[in-house]
Amino acid sequence: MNKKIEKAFNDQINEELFSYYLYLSMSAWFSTKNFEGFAAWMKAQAKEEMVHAMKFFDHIQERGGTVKLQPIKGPKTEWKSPLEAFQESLKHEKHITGCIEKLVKLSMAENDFASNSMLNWFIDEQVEEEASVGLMVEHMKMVSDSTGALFMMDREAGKRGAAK
Ligand code: OFO
Repeated sequence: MNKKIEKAFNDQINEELFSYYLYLSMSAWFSTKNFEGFAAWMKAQAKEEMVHAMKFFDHIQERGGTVKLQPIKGPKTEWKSPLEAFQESLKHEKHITGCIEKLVKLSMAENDFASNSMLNWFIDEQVEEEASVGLMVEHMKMVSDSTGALFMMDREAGKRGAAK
């Protein structure tokens, strides 16, 4: 496997595992605040991040490369409000979109067609992730002054968690 791509994909495994940690940490925090629906939503999100990490893991191995796992930095453990947590999630997803775009550029520069093809899935996935987190942020801004509406939203969010 192309060594530059192998290194960049190993770094991306770490980004995805950090995403897993971050959303799991948000899930734990929501649970302590009795927002069980948001906690379930974030846990479902975390599970998706593990799937993302494994896609890079499997691709490296299938191409004859070597997976080298790196330390995962500790995520934040507290947020001021549900809105702040979802805003951080959106900011993080935009960062990940930037990482994926850099990988696409690298795969093109290195003429690595197989990696380029595999990364197309992530381009589509990031559009979906930014949209779903962005919608949560917008809805949360609308209800921020109403505890009752926030609890309704929490209940709705729990359905996503249960569906995954
Ligand atoms: Fe949330 O998309 Fe992977 O990191």
